[in-house]
Amino acid sequence: MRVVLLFLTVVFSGLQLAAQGNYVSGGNEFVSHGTISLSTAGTNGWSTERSANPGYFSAIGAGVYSNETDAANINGYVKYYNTSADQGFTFPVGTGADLRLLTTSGTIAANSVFATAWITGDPSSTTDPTDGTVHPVTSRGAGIDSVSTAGQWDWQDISGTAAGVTVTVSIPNMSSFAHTTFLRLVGWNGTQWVNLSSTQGTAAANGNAENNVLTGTLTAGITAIGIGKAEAAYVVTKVFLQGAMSGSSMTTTLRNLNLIPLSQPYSGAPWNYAGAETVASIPAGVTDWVLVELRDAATPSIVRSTRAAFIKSDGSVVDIDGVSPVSFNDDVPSIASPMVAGNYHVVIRHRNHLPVRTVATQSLSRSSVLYDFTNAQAKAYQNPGITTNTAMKDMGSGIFAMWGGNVNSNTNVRASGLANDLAALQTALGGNLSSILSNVYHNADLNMNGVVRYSGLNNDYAFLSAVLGGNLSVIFTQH
Ligand SMILES: [Ca+2]
Ligand SMILES: [Ca+2]
Ligand SMILES: [Ca+2]
Ligand SMILES: [Ca+2]
Repeated sequence: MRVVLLFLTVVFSGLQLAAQGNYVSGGNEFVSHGTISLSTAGTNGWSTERSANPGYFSAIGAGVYSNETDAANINGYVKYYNTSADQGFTFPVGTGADLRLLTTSGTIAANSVFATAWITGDPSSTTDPTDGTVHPVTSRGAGIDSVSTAGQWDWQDISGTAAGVTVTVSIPNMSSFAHTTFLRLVGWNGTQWVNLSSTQGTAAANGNAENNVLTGTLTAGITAIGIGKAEAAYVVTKVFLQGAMSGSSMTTTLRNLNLIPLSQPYSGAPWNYAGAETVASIPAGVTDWVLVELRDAATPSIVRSTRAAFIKSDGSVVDIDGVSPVSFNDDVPSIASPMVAGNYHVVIRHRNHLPVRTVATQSLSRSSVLYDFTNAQAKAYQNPGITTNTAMKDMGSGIFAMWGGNVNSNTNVRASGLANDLAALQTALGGNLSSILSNVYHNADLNMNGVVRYSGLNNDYAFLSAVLGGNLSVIFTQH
């Protein structure tokens, strides 16, 4: 071990007393040019005064502290003096029993001086010693949904050169706090916790377990570093289903007849959606279940995430509580791929209608604005390669709806030829066109009245024919 005492103010009496450990008292500093192994401390380990005027274990230039572990780390403050540009440094800070590494890298000004310590506990109630204040986790900047109460790193930008420096920390177990893609490094700027991981985005963390790492880029004026969670995407939209239309709204006949299943009905082909959305009772005003997909902004054929949701008689698509925007937050128990706030295409799918997609990406967050498919044909993406039919049915009176008639849930509506919906309707009736299925929740119930029938009052064959404008040889395709 090579130890250099740089400052005459240093009072360092403990280093030789390995049995009692090594302690730097307030206002003092122990500075190393070389390599110091943290495994050499005694049972009381390595620690410094934690106060407005702390002690520091410091390193300069090529100096390092090595062999840090949960059992061997510096319970207090570590300071580093850069001697040339872009010298990164690993600060082996922790509680003495739990290592919470912080590493600087990237572009770093020569002669930078930074210090840090890990402070366990809720930043709202645990004072940052060198700030002398608490940092409420309820004070958050744009895009940050919450801040972990596990702890924070007191951060001292002593040289005032930290802006642009990359910081990587080892996190405590955050599995009950946020999905990996939601983790963000946050910095206290004197007023609020701001996002430091806007460059890294969903790749800021490599996991959410103990000792996974989380990266961000410092900005000026940061005095503490914490662990944040990004805001999620929420969908607020309205769309109509042609099969349920009655005037300017949709029926709730299936609900009134208690036919709507309590668990989402899209687990089978072609959806194969494994979500566990289940309710104790179908909320008031519900017409049916739909699937809501978030599609990639650049390549809208890519499905990023899927949720089952309810569509209500006024067209509004809501979460399973019957009122809230459809959440893609990681606290939704059934969601396989939670999604952070951002720009996405939205697709609405229904078991016997053709899907619709937004014509442009939507900015989705806690404050998503309503996207209303029902009031203009142009709200739905129109595939220029499909000229037989528009993306939605024009219901008249400025109302537009998803095309019905899709008994077999594929990508088109047709009454003749390969995989046609008329044949599927006949199959549903066992080939007996005079048979009637009553009180059913069935994809062949095209007009969504709880009955599948081929002839007579309100029959589904007549509905299919009407969808196709009476032309049984035409093929309507999803856009
Ligand atoms: Ca640990
Ligand atoms: Ca601080
Ligand atoms: Ca079809
Ligand atoms: Ca029917």
